[in-house]
Amino acid sequence: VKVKQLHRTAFHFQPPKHWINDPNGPMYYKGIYHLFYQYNPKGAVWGNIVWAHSVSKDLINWEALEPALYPSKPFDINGCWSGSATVLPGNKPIILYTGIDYKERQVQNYAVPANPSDPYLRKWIKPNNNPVVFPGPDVNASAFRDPTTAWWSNDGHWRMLVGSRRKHRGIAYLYRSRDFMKWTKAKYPIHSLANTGMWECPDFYPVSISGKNGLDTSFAGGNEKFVLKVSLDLTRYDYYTTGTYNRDKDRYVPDKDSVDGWSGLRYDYGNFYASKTFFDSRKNRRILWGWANESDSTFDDMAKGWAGVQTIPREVWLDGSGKQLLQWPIEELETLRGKNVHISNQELKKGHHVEVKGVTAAQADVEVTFKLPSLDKAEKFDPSWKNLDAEHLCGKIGSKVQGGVGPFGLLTLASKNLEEFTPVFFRIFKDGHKHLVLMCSDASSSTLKTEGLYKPSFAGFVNVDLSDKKLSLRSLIDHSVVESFGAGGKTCITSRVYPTLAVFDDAHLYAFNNGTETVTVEKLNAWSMKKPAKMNS
Ligand code: DQQ
Repeated sequence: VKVKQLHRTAFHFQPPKHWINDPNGPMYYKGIYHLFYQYNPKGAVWGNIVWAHSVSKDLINWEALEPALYPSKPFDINGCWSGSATVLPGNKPIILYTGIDYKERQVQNYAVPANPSDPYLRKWIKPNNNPVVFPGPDVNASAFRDPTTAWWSNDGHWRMLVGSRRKHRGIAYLYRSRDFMKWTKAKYPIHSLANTGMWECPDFYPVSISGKNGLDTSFAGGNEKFVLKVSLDLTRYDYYTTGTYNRDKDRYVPDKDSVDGWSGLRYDYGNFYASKTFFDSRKNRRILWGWANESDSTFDDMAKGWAGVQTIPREVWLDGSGKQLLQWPIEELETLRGKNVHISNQELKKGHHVEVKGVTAAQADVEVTFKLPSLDKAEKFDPSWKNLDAEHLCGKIGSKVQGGVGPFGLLTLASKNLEEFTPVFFRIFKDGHKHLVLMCSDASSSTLKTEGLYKPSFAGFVNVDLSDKKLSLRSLIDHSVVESFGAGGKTCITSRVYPTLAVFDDAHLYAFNNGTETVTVEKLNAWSMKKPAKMNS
C-alpha cells in the first residue's frame, strides 16, 4: 500500500499505515508510557483486530512495537477487542480484554508481560486458564465487552466493569475477584439505564473535589467524586456523568443535576469515541485518550492507506462547580511549539476577518482570548430552538448567519479566498435574564469535495460565567483534525475535515466576527507545530 500524505496528521497519534480504532490499556510503567489500540494489520478498514502497541517517554514522541495481543487461542481466535490495564501491587501490569472466542462469544481474558523487567513490555502471555469471565446464561454474549481498569477495595476484592446491553437497556456489569483470576458477577450492575443501547468502553474513576491532581483508580479517601463514562454505540459519542460511588451497595449514583444518557454531558461534541483514561503516577494526573474516526468514505480510506487517529492526550479534572469535567491538552504538547505569532487588542468589527500570518496554518496550536462587548445586543434565543440540540442549531445558524454578539472565533484550515474553511466559534444568546453560549466547529464549509464526506456542524453549549466579558478558545490544527477547547476546556469539539485547497502551505488562519457588535482579540498566540520525532531520537 502506498500511504497518501495529504490529510495525514503531523502531531496526532497515528501508526505508519492501516486502520486504528479504540485506545486500549494506556498506562505508565517503569518510565515508559504505553498505548495499545485496536488495529487492523492488513488494511485501512475495520477487521482482523489486534492490540497494536506503541511506547513513549512523554506521550508525544512515540515508537511502534510489535502487536501485544493478536488472535491465537480458542478464547480470542476471532479478535482481540478493547480492554484496559491495571497495575497490581508490586508494580505488576495486567491486561483485561475482550476476546471473540471460537464460538463468536464475547469473553473476558487476561494477559501478563512475559518479561516484567523489560520496561517496553514487548511480549505478552495469554495463559491457558482464560477466559476469566464468560457471559453466563443471563448475559447477551454478543453484547458483553470492554472491561475497565480494576480497582481494589479494602474488603480484599478487586472490582471491574464490563459493558453490556439487555434489550434496549445499557448496562455496566460489576465483577469482583480476590485474585484477579476468579471473577464473580455482582447481583446488581453498578449502573444501567433504559433505552440507551449497548454501553461500549465504560470507564469509571475517582476525581478530586478540588484541584487538578488525578487519583489512582483504587483511591478511596471518602471525599472524592466519581465519573462514569459510556460510549453509546447508537450515536457514537462518549457521555459521562459525575456522581457518588456507594461502596456499601456497590452502586454508582449520578448527581441529581448530572444528566444520564443521550442529553448528558460529553467529553467532546465532535468526532471522539471509545475513549479511556488512566492515572499517570509520574505527574499525578488523569489522562484521557479518545479515538477520532475518519469522516470520509471507506473507499477514501482504502485509497489513503490509513484511517483513524487518536486525539491529543488530555488532562481531565473536576471543574470548580463540581458539575462537569475540564479537559486540557497535556503540557508536553507544548514541546512541539515552534515559531510563534502574537496579536493583542485587535478589534474585530462586524463582518471582519483578520489573518494570523507567519505560522504553518495547517499544523498549528492557537490560543485566543476574546474580550466581549456589552451583551445587551446578543440575539434572542428563539423558543423554537429549545427542541433542537446544539448541533442542529449550529447547522441552522452557523458562522455565516449574522448575529449580535457573535458568531466570532477562528477560521481554521481556510483557503486564501475562503472557498474552504472550518470555523470554530462562539455565539451568545439572551434567554430571559440568562445568557447561553454556543460553541461550534462546523465542517459544512470545510472542503469543496462533495462526494462521500460527512460534514457535520458539531456544537455544544458552554456553561461559563461571562461576568468578566471574556471567552477563550484553543484549537489544535493538524491537516485533517481540528481539536478545540472552549473556555479553558469546558466544552471540547473535534472535527475531521478534508480540504482540497487549504492544504500544507496553502492553508490560512483567520480570526473573524460576524456579529453586529465589535469583539476584541485581547490576545492571541499561534505556534507552528513541529512533527514529533521517534521516541529515542
Ligand atoms: N470497538 C471494539 C469493541 C468496542 C468497540 C472492537 C468500540 O471492543 O466495543 O474493535 O468502538
